[in-house]
Amino acid sequence: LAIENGLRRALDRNEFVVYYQPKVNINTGKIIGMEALVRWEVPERGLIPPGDFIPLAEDTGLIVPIGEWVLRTACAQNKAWQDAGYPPLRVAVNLSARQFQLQNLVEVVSRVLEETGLEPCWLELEITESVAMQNAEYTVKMLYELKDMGIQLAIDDFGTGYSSLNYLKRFPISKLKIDKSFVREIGTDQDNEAIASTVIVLGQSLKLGVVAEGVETEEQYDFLKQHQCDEMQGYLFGKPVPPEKFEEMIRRES
Ligand code: G
Ligand code: G
Ligand code: MN
Ligand code: NA
Repeated sequence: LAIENGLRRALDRNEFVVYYQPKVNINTGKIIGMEALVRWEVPERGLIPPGDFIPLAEDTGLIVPIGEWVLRTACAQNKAWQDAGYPPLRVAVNLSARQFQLQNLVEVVSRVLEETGLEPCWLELEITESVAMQNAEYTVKMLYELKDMGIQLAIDDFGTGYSSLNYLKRFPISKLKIDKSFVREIGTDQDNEAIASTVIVLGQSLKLGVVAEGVETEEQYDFLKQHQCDEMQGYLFGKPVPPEKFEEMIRRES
């Protein structure tokens, strides 16, 4: 309960921070975008990782205002970096189940884009495979509405839920993100290697880009490059970092 009350007040008290983790083109090694990942900094307690409060935020519905704040902050930050003259990057924001089910999601997203001035093509929304497949007819409809705004869409944690390939093919998405549980075992587990390479082939045949998350070793990177994965994200290239640190990374590159 203490954590729930704290969570309720955290937005007003400005305790959330958005960290950014680079996404890299596997062939060029260049940063092409970043994932926005929220952090909660409680005074006198320190950083609470999202795994410890996102589920509670989801249960209480607080994820809706928190998620909208993350979306607005990430879009505003991305626009500020573009205005500062850095090469344009695409920012990816996670949508929770509750957010995805919101009746006014399209209005919320278009209002945020309007208010921040970010062009829709520089925003990507990630929804997990399990959320996408939960009510797949609704997902098809909602994803079309978002796509029609000019936003990019990605399926997150791919391979961990139950996918109907029939639906997957009908979703107007541009990317699949291979879950890190498969990537982690590249080099040690042949079954997970097979899953990773099969997801890449699946993505290619559906004309989707494939992103590998959780890339930590050169061996995993080489494997993914050999199998023509498009993008990667992981500690090998960079951990999620606060905005000042991320800006240093893009400054060094440009
Ligand atoms: O950021 P990691 O660094 O620990 O994130 C842990 C989990 O929390 C991930 O599954 C991630 O998708 C989720 N997460 C992080 N930030 C957000 C957010 O802004 N919104 C939602 N819905 N989930 C998030
Ligand atoms: O939204 P999603 O579940 O994809 O969130 C990404 C999660 O993966 C975040 O918790 C992020 O901190 C974590 N992450 C990103 N790169 C790595 C990595 O290389 N190794 C591990 N173990 N976790 C990572
Ligand atoms: Mn994600
Ligand atoms: Na994921």
